[in-house]
Amino acid sequence: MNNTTPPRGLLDEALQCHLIGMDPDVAQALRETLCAIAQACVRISDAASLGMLADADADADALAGRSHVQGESHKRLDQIADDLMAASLAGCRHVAAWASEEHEQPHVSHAHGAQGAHLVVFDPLDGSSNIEANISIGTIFSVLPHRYRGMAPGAADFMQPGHQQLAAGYVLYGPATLMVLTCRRGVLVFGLDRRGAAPQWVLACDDVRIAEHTREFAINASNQRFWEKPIQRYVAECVAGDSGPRMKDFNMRWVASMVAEVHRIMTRGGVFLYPRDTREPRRPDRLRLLAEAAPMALLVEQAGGRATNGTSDLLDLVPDTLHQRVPVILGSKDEVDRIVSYHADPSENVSWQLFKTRSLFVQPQA
Ligand code: AFP
Repeated sequence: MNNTTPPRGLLDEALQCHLIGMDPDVAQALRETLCAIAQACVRISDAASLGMLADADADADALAGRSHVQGESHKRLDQIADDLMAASLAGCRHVAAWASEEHEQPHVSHAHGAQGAHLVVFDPLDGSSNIEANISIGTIFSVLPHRYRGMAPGAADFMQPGHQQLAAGYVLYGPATLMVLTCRRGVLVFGLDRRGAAPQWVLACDDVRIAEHTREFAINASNQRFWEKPIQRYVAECVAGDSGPRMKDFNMRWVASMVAEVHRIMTRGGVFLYPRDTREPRRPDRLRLLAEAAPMALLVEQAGGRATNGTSDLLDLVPDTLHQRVPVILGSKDEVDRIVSYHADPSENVSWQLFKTRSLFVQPQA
C-alpha cells in the first residue's frame, strides 16, 4: 500500500473530488449511498467494540427488568450489524433494495423501491465466528445499478456480474477501523477517527496497489485432502520452499476472516484461496459470489491484483441465485496467474475445467 504522502479529507468531500468528471447526479447518488453504508459501519464498529460488555449490559438490564438499547438485548452481533445496515439503507433515497447475507430474499425499500438508482448487497459481519476470540471482523458491501427504474426490484435484478458493480468495499473492525473502497477509479482507504465530538471517516490512502510478487499465501490447510489437483500442486510447491520448484520459501497465514485476509493482501501482497473442495459434495464452495467474492474481486482488480475461481475471472460470473457460492482465489497477480495456469494444464485433470463458469454442475444451495 502506497501512503508515503498521506492525503487528507473527510469521506463526503474526498468522494466529491474522487468522482469529478462523472455525471454530477450520478456521482451525488453514489456518494449518498456510500455515506449511508459508511454511517451504518460507524455504528457497527461501536457495537463490535463493546464486545463482551454488550452482553454484560444486556444481562444487567434484563436482571433489572429494563429494556436494552433499542430492544437489542442478547441479539447476536451479526444480527445487530444487519439491522443497522438495513436501517441506514432504508433512509437513503437512492437505494431501491438491498440483499444481506443474513436473509434469503432481498428487501425492497418502502420509500424508494421503484425510483432508487442502486441495489446494495452486503455481508454485515464477515468472520463472525471470530467474534468471541476478539479477532478482526468486517463488513463487505457492493453497489449495483437498479437497471429497471420505475419498477420495484426483485431477486432477479441482483443477478448481475461483478463487473457491473458501481462501487464495492469493506470495513475492517480491527485495532483500527478502516474502510477500503472502490468506485472503479482505484482503491481508497479511510480511517475512522474518533478523536473529535463525532467519529469521522478520514482519507488515509488514495492509491492502494497490491504487490505483484509475494511469498505469502492464505488457505485453510485443514481441508487439504479435499482440494482439487491444481490447488494441491500450488500449495505443495509453496510448502516445498527453496528446495522445491519455486526455489524460495513461503509464509502462510489464516485468520478465517476474509476481510482481514484481503486487507493484509492490500497492505503487503499475498494470495488468498478458498477453493472448491469435496468435504460436502452438495456444497463444494464456501464463499458467496454477490456478498463476498464479487466486491472483493473488484477491489483487488482495482488495486492491480487478480481474482478468479480458477478458470474464470470472478467479475465475469453471473449469479444464478442470490446466495450462490463460488471458489475464490485472489491477490497478487503473479501468483494468481500461476494458479490459473495450473487449472488450465490438462495434466492436472480438473473435472470442471470443461464447464468453465457454470452449466452442467448442479449449483450448490445456500
Ligand atoms: P463467518 O462469517 O461465518 O465466520 O465466515 C467467514 C468466512 O466466510 C470467511 O471470512 C473466511 O474466509 C472463511 O469463512 C473461513 O472459514 P474456515 O476457516 O471455517 O474455513
